[in-house]
Amino acid sequence: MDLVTRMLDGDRLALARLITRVENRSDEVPAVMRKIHPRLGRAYVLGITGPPGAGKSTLVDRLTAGLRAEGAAVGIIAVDPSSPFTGGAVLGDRIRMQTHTLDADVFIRSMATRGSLGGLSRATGNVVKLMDAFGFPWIIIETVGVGQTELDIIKQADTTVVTLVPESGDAVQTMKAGLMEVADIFAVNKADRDGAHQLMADLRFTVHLHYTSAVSPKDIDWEIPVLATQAVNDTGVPELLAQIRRHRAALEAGEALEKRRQARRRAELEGLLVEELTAQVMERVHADEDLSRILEAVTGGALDPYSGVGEILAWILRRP
Ligand SMILES: Nc1nc2c(ncn2[C@@H]2O[C@H](COP(=O)(O)OP(=O)(O)O)[C@@H](O)[C@H]2O)c(=O)[nH]1
Ligand SMILES: [Mg+2]
Repeated sequence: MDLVTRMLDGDRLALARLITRVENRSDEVPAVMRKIHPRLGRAYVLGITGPPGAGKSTLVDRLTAGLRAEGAAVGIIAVDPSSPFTGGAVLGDRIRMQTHTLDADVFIRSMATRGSLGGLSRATGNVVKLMDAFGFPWIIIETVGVGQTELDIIKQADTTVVTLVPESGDAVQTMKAGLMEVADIFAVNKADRDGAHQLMADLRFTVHLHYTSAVSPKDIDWEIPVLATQAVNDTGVPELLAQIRRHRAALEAGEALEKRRQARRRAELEGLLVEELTAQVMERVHADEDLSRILEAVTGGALDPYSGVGEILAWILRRP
């Protein structure tokens, strides 16, 4: 039996092996994605992002316990774009999530950068698909959030929790717009520390301004809730889970969830198209003398890039 069939039959080892192929960008990935495609779309994807040390892994552990208490199986993907290895942070994640390492209905996988950052985002999306096809009704993506890659990763979630700590007050000021764009819920963790109330008041003010502004999404009526949590003490976690469910219900009440997923699938197609076309065009450019000359002219500065693109495309379209 092939790996995909075994995975679809519930074989966790087959799932782990397929995830490794996705991580290594094996040539088999397109065939795997084609096979699992009919089984996709059942999982709900939760994203947890925030600065290093904010308590994301601890929260994921507590949220997983809450979901498990209701019988739901959970797939967890911990992504660390800053790390080229599965190194220290990930080991820490495993310790933080060890409550669930013996639970057959929880599957934890860590991913680090291999090659390009853009590739990490696509690989994460494909791991989500594998876990979805396997049958996890909940998938949680944990990622350290700031840069573009992290944004690309977290945008694959249906609901995103941004985790902040009282110490992140200054950083919040500088990245407010970006935070409002990704957050569906704010969790101010380590609420046992000084400054938590101040940060929550700041966030609530900003959230309300955002809610009434033109840039806030209008497909659902949603003012981003700001919650206090103490992940280590399991305080505020049931409330957080309740808000996650409320956000999910809002998305599922109308067409918002389906529309957002459609937009994501379309963006994925466009991204793949651009990548594939570029690769094919560049292959021909290198193989053909006339085309190589155009590339050299742009490289050397004699020809502007717009004219270069125009000439290359005109040449290729004439000789398909
Ligand atoms: N004081 C306090 N410490 C916490 C809380 N939540 C997590 N921590 C600690 O913060 C550290 C980093 O937590 P971790 O979950 O690994 O953060 P991550 O890097 O965001 O995944 C650990 O030592 C946790 O025990 C909290 O609510 N209060
Ligand atoms: Mg972590």
